Amino acid sequence: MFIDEATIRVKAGNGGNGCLAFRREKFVPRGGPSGGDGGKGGDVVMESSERHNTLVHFRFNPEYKAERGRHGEGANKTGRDGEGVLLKVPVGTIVYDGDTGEKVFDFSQPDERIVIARGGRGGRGNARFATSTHQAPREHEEGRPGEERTFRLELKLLADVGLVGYPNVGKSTLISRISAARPKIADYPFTTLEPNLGVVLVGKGPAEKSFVVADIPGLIEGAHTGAGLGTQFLRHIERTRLLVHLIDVSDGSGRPDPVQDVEVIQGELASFGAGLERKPVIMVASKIDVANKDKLAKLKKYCKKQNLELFPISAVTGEGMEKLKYAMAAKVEEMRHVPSSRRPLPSEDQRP
Ligand SMILES: Nc1nc2c(ncn2[C@@H]2O[C@H](COP(=O)(O)OP(=O)(O)OP(=O)(O)O)[C@@H](O)[C@H]2O)c(=O)[nH]1
Ligand SMILES: [Mg+2]
Repeated sequence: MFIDEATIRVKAGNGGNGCLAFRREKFVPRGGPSGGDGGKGGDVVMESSERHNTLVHFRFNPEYKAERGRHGEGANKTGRDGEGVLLKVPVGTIVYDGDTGEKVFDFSQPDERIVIARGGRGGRGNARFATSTHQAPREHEEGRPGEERTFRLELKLLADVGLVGYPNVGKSTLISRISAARPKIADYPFTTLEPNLGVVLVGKGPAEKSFVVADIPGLIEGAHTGAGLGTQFLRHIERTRLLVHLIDVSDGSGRPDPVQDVEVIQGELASFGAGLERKPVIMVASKIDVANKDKLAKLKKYCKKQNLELFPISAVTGEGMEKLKYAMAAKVEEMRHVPSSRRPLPSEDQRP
């Protein structure tokens, strides 16, 4: 099971202080008390969102502070409330109290909202303390402190993108170049025996996006009948939004025709029976540093005819990698807007 984790510290805003003041106006001797209340401190709120998929941004940015309430002022002016902070987490995030370990909330639906740290109440100004027998009160309160808490966030990762292709085409090499995943890479088929997940970050600042890629074992002809490692691990990519299909265009593949490679793999995906062959797919020509020019040309022509996007890459020189990464991010983003009812259902073991 792949778990993403982050620990965050949050501080809600303090309440503003109540004010001590008396009215001073011309021709009004001994004006009454006029100190306004302090504003309320901002809350820290957490909300689940379908547009977020990992917790990486919290690992880079673990501290959040809401604004304090303004102090009250004379002439009965109440201080402005502090701005709150809204933290968006992916659906499936479970929130634990960082100190006690107790479960605080389990976000199972999009757009659920909870206050995780409450802002402090504003203090009352002296005007509030006036009574008929106590006309010049000097009492006024300080604002209450905002809550300060630590939380541990946990998310069971679901892959957005599945890497498919023959063994040895460079799937694990690709994931190791675009994420922190470090799977075993070797020059023989079936190096990967278990799926690996990696989190990919694209862009910077507010435009930053992240998505999860699954590297799975290679497929061969007849995989659906059990050849090679079979197809049972394909269930790990059943719920992905996008497939990236790698085709080795070097002579090292030992197969003469890249187009036939594509068709064999597509056939195996279709035989699996979960609609994998209907998922959006990005085609990748791998190992272009040692490409066989004819193979590459043939694959290009084929993809053009089939209206498939093709990205030639080399994990050795880095050529084409950035472009591919951005194309993956864009496609994942696009697919996030497709209502989930139109996406295939998760297989049992991926359901939280
Ligand atoms: N020249 C060259 N070699 C590459 C490139 N990408 C991967 N390789 C080599 O290809 C071999 C196989 O790479 P892997 O990433 O293990 O391939 P895989 O698709 O994960 O293989 P399986 O796990 O067996 O399915 C390794 O020796 C890599 O170093 C590339 O862009 N250029
Ligand atoms: Mg591999």
